[in-house]
Formats: sequence, C-alpha cells, structure tokens
Amino acid sequence: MAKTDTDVKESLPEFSRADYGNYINGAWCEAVSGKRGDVYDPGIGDVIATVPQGESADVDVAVGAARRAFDGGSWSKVNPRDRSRLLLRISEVLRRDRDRLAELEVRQQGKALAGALWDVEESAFIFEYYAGWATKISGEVPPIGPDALSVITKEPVGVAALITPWNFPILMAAQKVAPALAAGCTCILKPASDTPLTSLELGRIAEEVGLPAGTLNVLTGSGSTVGMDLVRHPGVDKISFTGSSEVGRTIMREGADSLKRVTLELGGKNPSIVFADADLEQAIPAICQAIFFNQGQVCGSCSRTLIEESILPQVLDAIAEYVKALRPGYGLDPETTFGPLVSRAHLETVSGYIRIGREEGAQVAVEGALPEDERLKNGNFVRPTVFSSVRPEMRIAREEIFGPVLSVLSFRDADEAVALANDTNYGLSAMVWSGDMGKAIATARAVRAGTVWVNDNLQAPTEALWGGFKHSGIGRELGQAGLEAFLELKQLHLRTRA
Ligand code: TAP
Repeated sequence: MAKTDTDVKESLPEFSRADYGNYINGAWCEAVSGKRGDVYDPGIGDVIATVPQGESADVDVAVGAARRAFDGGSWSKVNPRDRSRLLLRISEVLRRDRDRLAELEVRQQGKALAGALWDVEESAFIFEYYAGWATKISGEVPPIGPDALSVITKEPVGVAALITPWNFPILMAAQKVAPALAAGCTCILKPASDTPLTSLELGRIAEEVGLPAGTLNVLTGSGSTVGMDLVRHPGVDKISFTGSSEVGRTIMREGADSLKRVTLELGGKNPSIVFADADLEQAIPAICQAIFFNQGQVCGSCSRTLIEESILPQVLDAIAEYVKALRPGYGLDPETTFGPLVSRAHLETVSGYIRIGREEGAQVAVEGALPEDERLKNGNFVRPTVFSSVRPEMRIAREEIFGPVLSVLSFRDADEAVALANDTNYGLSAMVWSGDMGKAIATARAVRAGTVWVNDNLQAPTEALWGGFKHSGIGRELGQAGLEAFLELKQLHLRTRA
C-alpha cells in the first residue's frame, strides 16, 4: 500500500533547527571569522542545523590546544588506567544517548534508522574495545648481551588530525578517536561538511565525561581549507584520513614537507565472485545487500558482481526481485530499506554514472523505485540500478561510483574470475561465494584486497582490521593495527657495564 503524506509526516517528528559551536580546548566557540555553514537533511532537503565554518585561524587555535595538552600538558599526565576509564565512560554515554544520536545520524545522512542504531552501538563498542588496549601498550626488551639493556617502548605519535567522510559519520569518528586517545595522542576531529553533527556530539560527550581540555577538539569547515591546513600544519604529527583516493593522494603530497605519518582508508571497486556451486539463497541477498545497503555509500560495498556464466540468467532474475522489494523512503520510517543519497552534489555524480553506463552500451537489467510521497520530493533519491552486459573496460566497471549502481559481469572459470577481480587499481574488499571451501579459499587468497569475505558479506569486526591494498589505502584501522597506527617505537639504550 502506498504511503500517504500524513504517514510520512508522522515518521518525521518535529525537529528544531540547532546551531552548534566548535569544541576547542574544552570550550564551545564560533569560527574566528564568525562564518557559519548549513547542514541539510538529505531526505527532505531542509536545513536542520548550522555549524561554524572554520578556516586557517581556527586550525591554528585547535592545533595549539591539542599541542599543549600533548606536550607535557593535561592529557600527557593522565595515566593509562585513567585513559581507559575515560574511554569506558564515553562508551557508556554513547549507549545512553543511542536513540537520540541515531536519529541525528539519520537526519544528517539519510540512512535507515536500523543502520544508524547499529552505528552508534558499534561506536560504543569501539571505545570499550580501545579502553581495554590503553592499559596493554607494552614494549620489548630484546637480548643484546651483558653490557647494556635495550628497552623498546611504544609512545603516542603526538597530535593527530582525524579527517572523516560522510557515509558513517559517528562510526568513522569512533574508529579514529578511540585508538588515538587510547594510545595517548591528542586529536583534532574534522568531520565531513555534509555530516558534522554527531562528531560535534562526540565533543559534547568528551566534555561530559571530563576529558581534559584540548584532548579532543572538533573543528568543522571545508576539506579544502581546514582539512588541507591540518595536513600542512607543522604542529600536527599524524593524519588519519578516510575518504576518496583522490584526496588521499593530495594528503600524501601536501603532508610530505612535514613528513606526516599517514593512515589512509580510501575507495574501492570491490568484486563479489559467485560460483555456480554457491548457496544462492544466501549469496543473492548478500551480494545485493553489499551494494544497496546505505545506498551503496560504503567503501567496502561490492559494486562489481562476477557471476559464473551457467547461472547468470537465474542470478539476474533473483537480483531483480531483490531490487523491486527495496522500500525507498525517509530513514526514520521503520519500513524504509533504501534512503536518499547524502547530498545533491552526490546525487548528480551517481546519476551521471547511470547515464554513462547506458551510453557505454551496458543494459539496465533492473531499476528500483523512487519514493512516491510529496514530502520527499526535494530529497536526494536515486533509483537503485543494475547493469548487465558490462565489459571490464567500461567506466561503470572501473570507477568508484559510491552509490546504488551494480555492474554485473560473467566468468567461465576461477582463473578468469580472479583476473577480473584483480583488474582494478583498487583493493579494499572482495566476496567469494562457493559451496566448495577449497575453491573458495584458493580464490580468496588470490584476490588482492585488504579483506575478502568467504560466504559472508560486509563484516568488519572491531577486533580484526580494516584497510586496503593498492589505491585503496595505506595502513590499517581497527584491532591492534588501528592502535599501532597512533604509536611510535622508541629505544632506550641503558649501559649496564661499569
Ligand atoms: P572526500 O571528498 O575524500 O572527503 C573526505 C573527508 O576529507 C571530508 O571530511 C572532506 O571534507 C575532507 N577533505 C576533502 N578535501 C580535502 C583536502 N584537500 N584535504 C584534507 N581533507 C579534505 O570523500 P567523501 O566524498 O567524503 O567520501 C567518499 C569517498 O570516501 C569514497 O571514495 C569512499 O570510498 C571513501 N571512503 C572510504 C572508506 C574506507 S574505510 N576506505 C570509508 C568511507 C568512505 P569536506 O566534507 O569538507 O569536503
């Protein structure tokens, strides 16, 4: 049954527009210039909040605060047990405020509520997980002989600038802030301009739990000014960035003068490989979810599906059924399974790729619906689209679209599947579906990607790791590797000979 306008309004509770400040040195402040920027609800197109539009002067203030807290200042004096307790407190407050934060995430990003609730819950777990690590950062004493003692310690890397994207705003912030603080770093969080609100809420939580001033600073402003200034700033020791490969390359170039340590989590054009002996009842929803979840705005999404030739028609039919069953709508409506794209600019990019696919000669195998409700007419909705007859050289098979656009290709045997899977500059994730575990594992090992799921999809456990090969990034986040990214090794050489 089609929804009425009234139904949708009921799922859009009144929301009063909020004006946020930046959280710098333990205080809320305007940008030095006094400028502010708007934050839009991508489902309805309205302005829901304003935030300071930071510039170079604000970067100097934030870096100064983080530097002071690190260089013998307040955070440097907090011992690991207390660091751990503070991270646990952040985790508790995230859980306490889960529903409100999830609603805010839906409003600024557009995602379906169930996903937003999961994001906040997982963010709380990330803080809990790294709270455990804070007291376990141990060094080594290598055997160098009787005349001296060599002690290797792990030291915080210093002031870290954390630059996040808009697809999982609070989760990406947690993924960087929690290990940075556990390691003993101080930080400046620069959220994406489209989705700064839950990062600013993280500043509010830092204030509530009593994180010392300057330890976590949240600074809004555009990537080309605030982001670039953080990358070039001599007072910043480390950049942890998640976003596009293009900006990742710029960060490496611009950070080179000050020899910035970098962790780069970048884009992907990830393949799913479906063999004829796969359990299709599991594989088909999994490959569809891996491209349509969060409207395809997921760096690990599998936007190329490679299907063994003999099952191509039946898999295409089943994908079409899945796409037709998607429910486009507003993220807070419990029936919604498919929300808007994050911004008008991104809608144009994704729509452009759908046009390019048609022009390149790919066939539209199926396209899904747009919401019918008038209330959503200014939302950034796009039809989920599946292309068949895709050739490997087409742009829709090579370039990251970061939207709900699936390119389907076929293969004859495992060697061809691996060759197609690896025929990309990217290497973030991949999926292999087969009932033959030996073949599945051999294929997974041959694919050059940071994570390969075998008979599963999109899992990125906090306790494991996440990151890419090739143009998909440098370094790893999550797990122990995510902590090590905020540590430097140091040797103390102590003469013991008289
Ligand atoms: P980007 O345009 O790269 O933006 C990411 C962040 O970097 C934003 O905070 C942005 O600020 C900032 N930024 C932009 N230009 C900058 C510059 N010159 N110097 C420093 N910072 C700069 O990406 P996006 O559009 O937000 O996100 C989509 C892309 O991110 C996709 O390619 C996707 O694959 C990738 N992504 C990767 C992952 C992982 S884990 N690998 C996760 C999510 C997304 P503004 O918002 O103010 O422009």
